[in-house]
Amino acid sequence: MSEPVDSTEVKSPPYDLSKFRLKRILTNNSVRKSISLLGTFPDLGTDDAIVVFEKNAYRESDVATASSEESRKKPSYFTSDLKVDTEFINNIYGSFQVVPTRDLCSVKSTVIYPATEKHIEKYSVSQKYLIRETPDLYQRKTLPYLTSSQFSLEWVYNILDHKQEKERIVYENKDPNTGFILLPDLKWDGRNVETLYLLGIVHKRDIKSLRDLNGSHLDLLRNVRQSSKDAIFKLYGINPNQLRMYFHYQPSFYHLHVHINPVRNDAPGIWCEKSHMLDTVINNLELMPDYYQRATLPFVLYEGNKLLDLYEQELPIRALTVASDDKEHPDTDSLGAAPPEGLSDDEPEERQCKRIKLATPEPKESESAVQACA
Ligand code: M7G
Repeated sequence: MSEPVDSTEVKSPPYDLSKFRLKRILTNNSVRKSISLLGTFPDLGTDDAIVVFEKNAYRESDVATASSEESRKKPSYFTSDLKVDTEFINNIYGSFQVVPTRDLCSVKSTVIYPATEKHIEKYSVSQKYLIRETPDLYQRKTLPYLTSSQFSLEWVYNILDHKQEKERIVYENKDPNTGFILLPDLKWDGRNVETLYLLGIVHKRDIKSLRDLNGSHLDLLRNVRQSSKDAIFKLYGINPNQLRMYFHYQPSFYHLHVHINPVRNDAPGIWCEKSHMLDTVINNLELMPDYYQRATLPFVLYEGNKLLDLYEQELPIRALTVASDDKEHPDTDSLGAAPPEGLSDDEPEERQCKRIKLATPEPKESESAVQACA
């Protein structure tokens, strides 16, 4: 695999996106209207590339129909440029396919090139399992794994060193202990405040994740919370009480960063099995400064991740256990064991069917899509 692209102020990529050639579809999410593709840029070699397309959310200003000269200059759906194909009309109901002006048709695209096996794994659909990570398991399993195998943090250091994305910085506090940079997340199209998604990346470089946080970090966390709220209110006019601020556990990138988006928008990755609210984290540390060194933290592992195999060596994760096994393995309740009798309305046979269904991967949407492409 070739060296990662040199990072100092690269403005144009080495690849021509239109020359991407598809190997296979990794995910096709009809709810998020996004598709992740694996392929290559044959004119550059055989390195893998990941291309993600995501349809943009609607901006309310684009559906405005005010007749002032000023608003007519902005892109709008309701102009004579709108191409309308009628599918059917039935009584008072009409169904159409419309193609608006070019300005309104853009698709947000993210490219990772060259992409590693770990990137391919991250963007692929697969079975997911919940792990209950005790402090001991963290030290023995997770920490050695993440130390030896994690995504490069070069993009994070490029931001902190002002080598990349400098013009996108929304706010910065340069204090080495309590400072951070606030800027748009890669996932945000930057056009629509409804879907605002910012990252707060701390300047301190020795906090890998939530697990490393302790009482000595409270000033840092409080500063991230307050200064981000102030900056976002000033720049985007969003009420601070409408912001969701949280950490991921496990994160993909082990340098502490906070995710920030509006509560009214269901941003990707806000699931309870992955997110820890900044407010809760601060409060836990106020109550118990070493909370995150003592807590059992659940997290999700995907099929294909080597850490899952490492955990499996010690705990029955993929294997299904029956209710009677619970006595021997009292700690397996989060790992797919049957619910205790009396806690489920299902008949035993029905319950067994559901267990089998959970253990059997659904045919991937992506796989059927590939067949359709072939
Ligand atoms: P995470 O919790 O470590 O991982 O968050 P996950 O949410 O991907 O599982 C890292 C966040 O950083 C994600 O929300 C990414 O979209 C964002 N991100 C990743 N990269 C490589 C970049 C980048 O180069 N620039 C910016 N601005 N954000 C990025």
